[in-house]
Amino acid sequence: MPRTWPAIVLCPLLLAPSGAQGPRLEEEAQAFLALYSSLYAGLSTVSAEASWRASTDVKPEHDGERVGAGKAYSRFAGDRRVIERARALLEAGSALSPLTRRQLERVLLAAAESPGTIPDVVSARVEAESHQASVQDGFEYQLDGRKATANDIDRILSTSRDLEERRRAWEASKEIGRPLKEGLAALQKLRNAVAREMGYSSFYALQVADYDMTVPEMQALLEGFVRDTRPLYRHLHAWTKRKLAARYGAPVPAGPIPAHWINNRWGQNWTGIVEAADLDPYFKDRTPEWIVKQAEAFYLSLGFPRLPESFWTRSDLYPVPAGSARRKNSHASAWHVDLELDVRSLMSVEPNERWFGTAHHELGHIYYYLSYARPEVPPILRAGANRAFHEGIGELISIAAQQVPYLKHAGILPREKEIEGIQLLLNEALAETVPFIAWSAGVMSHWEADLYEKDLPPGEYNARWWRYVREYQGIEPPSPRGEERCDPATKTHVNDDAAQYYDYAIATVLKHQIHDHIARRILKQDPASCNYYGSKDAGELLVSILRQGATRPWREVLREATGEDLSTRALLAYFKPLEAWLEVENAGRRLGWD
Ligand code: X8Z
Ligand code: ZN
Repeated sequence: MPRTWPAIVLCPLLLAPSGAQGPRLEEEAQAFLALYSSLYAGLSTVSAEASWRASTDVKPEHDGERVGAGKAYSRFAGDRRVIERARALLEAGSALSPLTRRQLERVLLAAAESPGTIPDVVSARVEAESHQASVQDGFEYQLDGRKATANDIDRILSTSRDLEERRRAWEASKEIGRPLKEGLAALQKLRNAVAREMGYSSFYALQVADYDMTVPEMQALLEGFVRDTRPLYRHLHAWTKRKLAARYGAPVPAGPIPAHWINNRWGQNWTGIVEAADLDPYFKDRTPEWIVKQAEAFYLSLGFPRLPESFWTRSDLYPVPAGSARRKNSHASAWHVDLELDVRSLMSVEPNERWFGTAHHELGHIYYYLSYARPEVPPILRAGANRAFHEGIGELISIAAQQVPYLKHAGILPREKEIEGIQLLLNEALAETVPFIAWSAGVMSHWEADLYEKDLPPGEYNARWWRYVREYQGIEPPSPRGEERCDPATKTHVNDDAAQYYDYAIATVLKHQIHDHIARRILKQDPASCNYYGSKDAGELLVSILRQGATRPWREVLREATGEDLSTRALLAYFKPLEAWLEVENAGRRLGWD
């Protein structure tokens, strides 16, 4: 028999509200939240510790611990009495302070992930989530009959000019989808069952609720991003296919670009296309340790503190040494283990431009954690103003760390090196921004919305996926992909960060707004070539956002920080000169892929 979470401990505070109003009601709510917070912090820490071990050392016993800890946490967070009490307090009166209301709303949102009214479904979900993660994290890629890591595959895709070799590497990267299909189909049902129990239309709707938005509102926002960037994307697409056809000695495709022509496994970032802006050679002689230290140095220069010693001792930052049998998750992540100062990152850093950017991204999360881990921010609100803010900070610092003035200052680029401004802008559009919007706001978000909102049948997973890839990205697979495969599940977020990928699309738009504000209003420099390094004023603006965590509505935080609502204005203005340049480059050429 499953034991219900600490009924005895919670009892005194889980009584129905006394009917009090005004200060008494606030006191009652605060007493409830104090006890809730302490259990929440304790149980989420145990659960994060177990997940950390399971992700950094994939073994059945670690899987078992992750499931055990996950169940204990879920039983608490979704306890019926927690739900009833939080609802009753919220309904009892408008006298509650905004901070108390926000916490109660978050308590309900956390409960909706594991409602105690359907304990068997919740338990099955915890088990299925953990199983899916361990199948994914323990998967060993095979290339040309030999074991290969994700970094090995990425290296081929970013350097090889042999289309046959590229195709084999791309196809090898997709093999992970097959063993994940069954688990994804099970999770689709379980995640939806959990979310629907608490009145959400689907698991996608539950995740979108982080933004205080409905699914139609979110999809309209994302469609807007796609529409606004579409003209530039069509130009970049036309320019790129000619460029790559020349590079590979192949005819220019009349329609979509073959997926294995692009360096990224999903075509999400079009790196390495602009030779003049290729920074990889400058990282060749650096160590992986230098990459992470250099990222910390950037944040220090803005006035952020040194990372705690425990970050360096507890993180898992580098690839598993050759010959070791340990298996670990290959995707970068940042962890706030105890919601205080135990912060860690899981990466497999190699000395190249991609990991340089990723290290800055992950430290953005880490500094967000450290900034809101303070007594004024209650544990349940130790999160980003919304999840996109969390993603956007490190992305913003990555743009800053790729600006030429800084790269020269840090000794990465030689002082005499000149790169034409338009080439840099072109590279940034391709590698970080415009195809990324088509991918994140287009393919990923539409496919996941269909998966949950429309209960997409497993027999249609791949067909729907490739339909969106073609429609939004203008990319096609090198040969037909049947339903025995599951290409969406090759993207880690579909398995272990479900229904949240629009976070990155919104983060991309948001980071341009913050960047524009910092460059123009604080540094008084051109957004396209500015240097934040050493700017305490820029750091102060960031800290003013980060330290609030999720204590205030995100729209207010954004308006206060930038004077604007969420919009693609800054992003489009940043790339404006590129559009004019591409119009000349593409004059007389057909744009589009259908
Ligand atoms: O997953 C990530 C981070 C971890 S939060 C490395 N990113 C997305 C991806 O890799 O698909 C960063 C940008 C997009
Ligand atoms: Zn991230």
